[in-house]
Amino acid sequence: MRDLDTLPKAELHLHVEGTLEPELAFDLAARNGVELPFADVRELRAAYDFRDLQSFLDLYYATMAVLRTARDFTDLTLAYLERSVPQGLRHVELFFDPQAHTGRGVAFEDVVDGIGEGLRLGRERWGVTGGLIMCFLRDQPVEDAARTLQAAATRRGSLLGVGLDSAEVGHPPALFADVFAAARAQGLHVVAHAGEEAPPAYVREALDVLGVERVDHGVQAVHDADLLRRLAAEQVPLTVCPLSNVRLRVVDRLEEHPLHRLLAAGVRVTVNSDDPAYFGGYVGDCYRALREAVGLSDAQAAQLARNAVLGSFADQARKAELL
Ligand code: ES4
Ligand code: ZN
Repeated sequence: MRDLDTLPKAELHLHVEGTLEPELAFDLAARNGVELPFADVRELRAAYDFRDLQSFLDLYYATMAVLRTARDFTDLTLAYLERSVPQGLRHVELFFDPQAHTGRGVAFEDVVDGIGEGLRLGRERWGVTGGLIMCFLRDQPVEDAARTLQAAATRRGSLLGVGLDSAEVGHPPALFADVFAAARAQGLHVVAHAGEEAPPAYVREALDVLGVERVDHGVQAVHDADLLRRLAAEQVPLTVCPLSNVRLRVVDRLEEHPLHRLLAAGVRVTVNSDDPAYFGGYVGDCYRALREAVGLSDAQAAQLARNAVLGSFADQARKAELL
């Protein structure tokens, strides 16, 4: 059995704010004079017991209040890379939630420049490549998303693409049709969370109305045979996050995760950590957990890693290096 950490990996579904470990959260709280509603690291970690997506999001948005300066975002990004590189990370297309920061008075440019500097240092130190995908919060008014896309004009060259995240049910993709059309017209890549908690219709809508190139999560597609056939035929990458699905109770146990059914249907599945500080593991840990719980073989692990490279927005030369 091979050492899974030596398998070169691309991560395509990673919220940089979800890499904020409790220790760093308290360090930044002290540095910035921000009060966290928890006494210490232990108490914060004890709160990581989620019923569903919303109960996680409430804690996620509360904790990120400690992120205030460009340097904070650089430190956060570097801490993520430092943990992930030993697990085989070679390329990352990371999500960030600008509205969750600008709404607290943090400048958009500080967020983008801070994360960008972390990625630059990561490339210099470890040769990791990657880029930024700006996510719109689907549970906020669509006008805010449109304004955020306008604000991004000053940093257009720093962005790979746009995405859609936060509370899914009741906030279908089609609400963001115009914003996504504008992003596509600017040459940005487009992805969206769909079919995490909401039904397969949301996945179809993300493809047909938003024109997404990848579907984030997408696991609910397993309940729709026609959709599965389409995802396989079009080789749409699904950025699946197995540990997230367990922690947010999308599935009861990892043993019941639909990953094998998606693979068997011929879908271009990838494995990702989503919010590793909250869900119990970084990208290599996700592969390992699948080996232990559902008997992922070495060949399947290699296929998943290959799918991530193929599904990435890296240029052909970089893809060739990673394959
Ligand atoms: C998220 Cl797991 C998940 N789903 C939707 N939105 C998110 N933002 C951060 N993590
Ligand atoms: Zn996510």
